Amino acid sequence: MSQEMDLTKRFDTYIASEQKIEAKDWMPDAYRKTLIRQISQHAHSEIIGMLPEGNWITRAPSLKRKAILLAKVQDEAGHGLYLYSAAETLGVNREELLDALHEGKAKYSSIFNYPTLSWADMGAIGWLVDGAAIMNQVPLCKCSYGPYARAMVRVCKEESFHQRQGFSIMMNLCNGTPEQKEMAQDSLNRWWWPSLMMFGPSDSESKHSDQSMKWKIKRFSNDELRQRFVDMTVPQAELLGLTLPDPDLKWNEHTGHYDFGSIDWSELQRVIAGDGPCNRERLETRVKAHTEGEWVREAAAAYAEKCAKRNSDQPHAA
Ligand code: BYC
Repeated sequence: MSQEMDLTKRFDTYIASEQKIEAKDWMPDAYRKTLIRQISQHAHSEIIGMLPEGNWITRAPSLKRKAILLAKVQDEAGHGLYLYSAAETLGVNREELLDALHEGKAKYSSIFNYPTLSWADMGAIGWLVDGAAIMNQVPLCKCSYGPYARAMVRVCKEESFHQRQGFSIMMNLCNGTPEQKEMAQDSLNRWWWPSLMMFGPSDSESKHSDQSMKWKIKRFSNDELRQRFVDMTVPQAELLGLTLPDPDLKWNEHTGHYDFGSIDWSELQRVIAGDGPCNRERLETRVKAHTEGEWVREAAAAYAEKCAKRNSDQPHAA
């Protein structure tokens, strides 16, 4: 009993003094569970997040754009892998996490359940979705759990390149023909509100925020990050010459922030519950890719076994 109190005290001291909790340190069960939930949802989001953009790799308008998009989608696969590895340090295994995703039991970001209808959507995703991701993920580099915080450092560097490539696509379209500019505007109209929803429910409805902030997993609330994203994005839209699809958006002298219209929370709930425009399609594509990739996993495991055997057969130096 007193040993448990010592452990709790040590954990609390570490959190209070900004020291990282590492995989082998004692941690409360609920802290472990929260991290497994958040990190695995984050990993699933990266992997499912490859699908809407993957649809456009063969249709990119030039070789250069194709190479950039391909690199971005590969980065996302890499992010998924760092994050699954970070989750595994908490005592779960990757197969069980993937089973939960494939059976529709695990969540992933709502944003990836919307369709990508035009090339401009590659611009809007990079600009807005990766922009929102950076806003949410930079504070996670300071998360109290060491393996997650360290994984996020590299993820954020790559996200920043992703955001810039998206903005560059939008800039090209906005400086192009009237039809191209219209394509960019249409894309912004469709992605704006879902991007705001990425930050999660409002603070009054967010069931995990309080505890996650006490544990320093989250550093800012959902609404704080959403507001920062709006404040950052409005001038960028002005630079592009595009109009944000919100008649209530206006600068507020008092608060020093932009006021914006109300979010349709029922839409977020519907998408999270599995009934968004592309939920079924995304999951089917993901399950198919996993099934068809079975031989790759088997070959990799057989090769690893062969290497391990070769190493163990070799006489060791004294
Ligand atoms: N979509 O109490 P709350 C990327 C769930 S990857 C779906 O506020 P929390 C990218 C939430 O999980 C983007 N579900 O929760 C990739 C919870 O459900 P459970 C992903 C959502 O955890 C490729 C419930 O609603 N980023 O950017 O304190 C290409 C109540 O919410 C959503 C991350 O995963 C949503 N939008 O805060 C391009 C970052 N929002 O678990 C880009 C890490 C909420 O109780 N995650 N829910 O069943 C986080 O920062 C936090 O988990 C969240 C939610 C801010 C997302």
